[in-house]
Amino acid sequence: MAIEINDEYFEKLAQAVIDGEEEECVELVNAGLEAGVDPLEAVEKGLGRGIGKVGEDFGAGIIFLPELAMAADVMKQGTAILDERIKASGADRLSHGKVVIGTIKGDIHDIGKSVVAAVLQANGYDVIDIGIDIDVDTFLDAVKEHDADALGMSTLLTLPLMEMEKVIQRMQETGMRDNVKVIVGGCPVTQEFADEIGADAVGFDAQDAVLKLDGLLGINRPCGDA
Ligand code: B12
Repeated sequence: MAIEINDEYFEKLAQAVIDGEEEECVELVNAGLEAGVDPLEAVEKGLGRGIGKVGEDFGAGIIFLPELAMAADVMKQGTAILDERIKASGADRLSHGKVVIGTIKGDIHDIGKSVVAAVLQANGYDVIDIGIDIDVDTFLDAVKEHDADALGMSTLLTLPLMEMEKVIQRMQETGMRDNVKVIVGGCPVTQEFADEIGADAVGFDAQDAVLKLDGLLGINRPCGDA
């Protein structure tokens, strides 16, 4: 498939997610990479837009869980290929610090969290992605085990939001909080919420996560350096 990287390409990527067309999506992603597409742009302008539309339609009751799940599978296939490319773009660089990242208990959404993990890795962080539906003890154990400089917590659901506060409270009780920065993210997470639960920062997308962590960990990047 020979293609050009333009608005039409990103629209086709979005449409493949909306239509649940896995083969089409994978072909477009691979053809895009061959034609030199920026993998993060493909996630944000293409696949991300598609899943955003699907999410809106689901919220409005226009489509139901099976269609949502099908679109999500397609999105996952596409982002998995792009995430690998994003990570590889940061290979062999100095480590700026260790970050443990996971989705909180009660939530199985992992696409956005995995994109953030890939982009952090590409920008010189050692990332330990501990997965989804993670309880307080597992977060704390992972931070201890890996001697992490920062912890990232993700959720897309409103209901389990307070799990994030529980993790931070337990870090305070066990004396871990002083040495570990906490960054939170996901669509229901606002700056106000992050302040309320005592997180150090909120990241609104993957690039924002890099900027905020750099700020928290005192990383200064010369222009163009990751
Ligand atoms: C795909 C999807 C699913 C897939 C998830 C597949 C997977 N493996 O992840 C499936 C089908 C499984 C699913 C299930 C459910 N879902 Co759902 N889902 C979505 C959808 C459409 C897209 C999410 C997504 O992947 N976005 C693309 C990524 C790239 O963006 P992102 O996740 O926002 O991540 C970015 C930022 O938020 C940020 N970020 C994210 N995490 C982090 C972490 C850190 C540390 C930082 C710094 C930044 C950061 O950076 C990321 C990259 O830019 C959203 C709608 C939406 N618009 O978000 C609904 C949505 C989140 N789901 C919703 C619901 C209700 C559910 C279900 C409860 C449905 C049901 N009845 O069972 C279940 C949840 C079950 C559970 N216990 O978790 C609701 C949530 C409503 C609410 N306020 O609570 C939404 C908003 C849909 C809606 N409009 O109603 N879902």
